[in-house]
Amino acid sequence: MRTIHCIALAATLLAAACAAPPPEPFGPVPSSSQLAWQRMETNMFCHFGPNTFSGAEWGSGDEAEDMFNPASIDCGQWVDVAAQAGFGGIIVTAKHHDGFCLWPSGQSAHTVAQSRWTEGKGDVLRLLRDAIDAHNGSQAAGGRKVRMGVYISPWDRNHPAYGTDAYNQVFANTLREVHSQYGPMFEQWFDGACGEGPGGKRQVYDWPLFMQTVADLNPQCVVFSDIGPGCRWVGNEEGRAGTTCWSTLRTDGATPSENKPAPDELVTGHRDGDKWVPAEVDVSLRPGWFWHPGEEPKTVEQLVDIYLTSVGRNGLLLLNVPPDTNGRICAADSARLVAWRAEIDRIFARDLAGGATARGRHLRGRRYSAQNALDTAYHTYWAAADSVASVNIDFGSEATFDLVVLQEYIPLGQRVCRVELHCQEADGHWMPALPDDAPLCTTVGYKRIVSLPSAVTARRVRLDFVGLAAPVINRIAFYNSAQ
Ligand code: FUL
Repeated sequence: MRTIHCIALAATLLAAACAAPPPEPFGPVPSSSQLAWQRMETNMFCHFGPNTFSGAEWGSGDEAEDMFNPASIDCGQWVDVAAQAGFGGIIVTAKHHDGFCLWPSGQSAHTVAQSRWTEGKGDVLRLLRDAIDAHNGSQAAGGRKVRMGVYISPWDRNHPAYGTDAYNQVFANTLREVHSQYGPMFEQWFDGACGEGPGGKRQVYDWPLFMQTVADLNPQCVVFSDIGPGCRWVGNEEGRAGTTCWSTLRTDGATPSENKPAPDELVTGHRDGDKWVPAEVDVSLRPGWFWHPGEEPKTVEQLVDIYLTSVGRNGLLLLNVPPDTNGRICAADSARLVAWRAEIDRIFARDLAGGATARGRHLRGRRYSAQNALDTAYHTYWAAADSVASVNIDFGSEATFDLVVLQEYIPLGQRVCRVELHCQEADGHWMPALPDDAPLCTTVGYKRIVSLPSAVTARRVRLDFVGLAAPVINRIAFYNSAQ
């Protein structure tokens, strides 16, 4: 009788554990579009326009339209390069600060339609949209798609209305044209730059109108600006998020052009931020944003470093790959990108914790056990029982690693504010893996990749987490970059 009672009790407890609800979210959390965006990890930026032909970085806006004349433009090639290099999306400069529109806009007299390129009948946005659709249509079910995004500069050095109230409606109409004719866009990029200087034109932007225009036409679009709302500038153009990097930000009283946090705040975000505004790390493959003859792309080593300091620090990498005067990505650049992606794939090919055992206190049963952090499924996670929590990992035999990858399950918020790593010695003692008891990291977020100063060998390791709330970890992995 007693045995039957025990079995019944065990069954009831098991059923309760299986049905245990997930932890409550903590603080701001990403929207479904922001989560999908973050999971793209790396996207390609294409700066292309009159500057490609003039050698300028900031065109004056007075350039003759005929200057824009790509000899053999091939947006299909841009998409092929993006797909081969593992980028999830392409963001093209539809209008840079010089005001030139890469599509025949009805809002401006400074567009492809006024140029001699294909006798004024050309349309770069159409070519790119069609190339992306063709690529995606040719993918087998489950194949990786490429998405389209657009940069449209609010600062306009050509438009006669710039600096007057009328410009706000012109700009909103411009957004309307692009988003209704060439969408859906996964991202809208609002550049924060304005080089007018003290004596220059001053435009008071109608940000609510611009944001509403995009949201009405394309509610899924993630809107970039210095302060979001979809994602934020990381505060530099060097490919570097902060070693501490929160996806949360305080934006009260700020607009994308006024009263915004300083660059050194954007690089780290705000631990107590009340909005989810993750960092986007924009950096160019070449010295300039636009293609210029004689410039060389960054080396594979530099690009791997940039990957580690962007994606590996809770940012999304937006790597600029500027098409040349032919309207193609030059061979040196595409070869460099493919070699970079091959190197990333090599480094992260074998997770040393793939067959390991993880033990840690968890919330409400096996559904939330630490073992979940070792699998590759995105939606399974270790929900720790307390805000101070440890996980012991046994590799089964000695493992040598120099890279540790951690991911928080961000649909439930960003929580972790400190992680330490210890290795077990032969005599059972736990030794800090880093000199001077330094923490492994001070934030995790969507993804944190920590590169150790030198390789570490151990059979058992322990990760100690401190969170603003109990950590929710969906990935712990270890790699050896030398293998
Ligand atoms: C900056 C611009 O001024 C550069 O020309 C470039 O477009 C870069 C991505 O953003 O603010």
